[in-house]
Amino acid sequence: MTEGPPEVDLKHFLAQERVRVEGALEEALTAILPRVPEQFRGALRHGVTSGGKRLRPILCVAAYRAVGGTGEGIYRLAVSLELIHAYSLMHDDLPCMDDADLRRGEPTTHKVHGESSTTVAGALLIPAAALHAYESARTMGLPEEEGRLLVEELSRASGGGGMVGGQFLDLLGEDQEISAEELDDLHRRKTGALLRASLRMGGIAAGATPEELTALDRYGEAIGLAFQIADDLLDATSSAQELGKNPSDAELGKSTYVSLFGIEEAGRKAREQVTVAVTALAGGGLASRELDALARYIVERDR
Ligand code: GRG
Repeated sequence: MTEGPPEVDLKHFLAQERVRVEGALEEALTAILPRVPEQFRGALRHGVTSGGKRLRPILCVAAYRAVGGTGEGIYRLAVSLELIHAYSLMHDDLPCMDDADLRRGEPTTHKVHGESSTTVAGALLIPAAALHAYESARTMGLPEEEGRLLVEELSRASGGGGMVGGQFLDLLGEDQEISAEELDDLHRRKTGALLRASLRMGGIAAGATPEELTALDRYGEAIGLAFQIADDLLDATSSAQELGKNPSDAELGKSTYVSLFGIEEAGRKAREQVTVAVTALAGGGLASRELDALARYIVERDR
């Protein structure tokens, strides 16, 4: 009997990758903070360094490696995704949006640094992230065209057709029942677009072939959906204290995969998307134990 490759020790892998990502985030802050007016530096640092799973950069690096990339400069590029993610959470928690006072088990950025500083610091992170992606591509020695493509991916995923557009639909949908198709569209933009861009950017930086990029794209789309369903399940079944965040979807009157399909069926849909993701990778000739393990982690995580 032939033995397959050993399973990834996911806990060890995630811990190790988080340390590298956080090192690259510190380096990014060293470049960004001196360019920012002093009164916004505290809020910006809080939003970027206050914990989190660092999933988007970890996925970006794993996609890069799956395509055969070997350089360490990828962590620098990968944290541009986390800078966008950080801004989105800082703004999402503001009183004019979800009005949250708890995130990752700690007070939200505006609770510590005030609303106006948090709004400005979040906005400052958007161009800073695009610039950081561009500069990272240059540092990695990538051709000018790839640098342009990477900034395009990041900008499209964060914009009106992506995260901002999805957030707007989410706000419109409060206290309304929406259809399953509308829910898919909302989350494909709000959460899925940046996750998908994480995979695509890792692939582009490693010089992926069109087939490899398609496989990463399909994987990204499937885990984006799985991630959101898992998020809805956690939200419905855990307390604010367990999750380290508030308010809940029910408190905000939001339609979710759980409110539409129930816990059992939502769980089945999430697992189905993990299979879609892993199959897409194999179909594109990409063997990555890390990406396989990350797809499972996305639905099995407890926060
Ligand atoms: C002005 C309409 C408008 C939008 C501004 C606020 C905003 C842009 C976008 C918000 C997008 C948003 C909140 C997406 C949610 C994504 C999500 C599920 C976040 C949680 O991700 P995790 O679990 O977080 O990866 P951690 O804490 O691990 O980093």
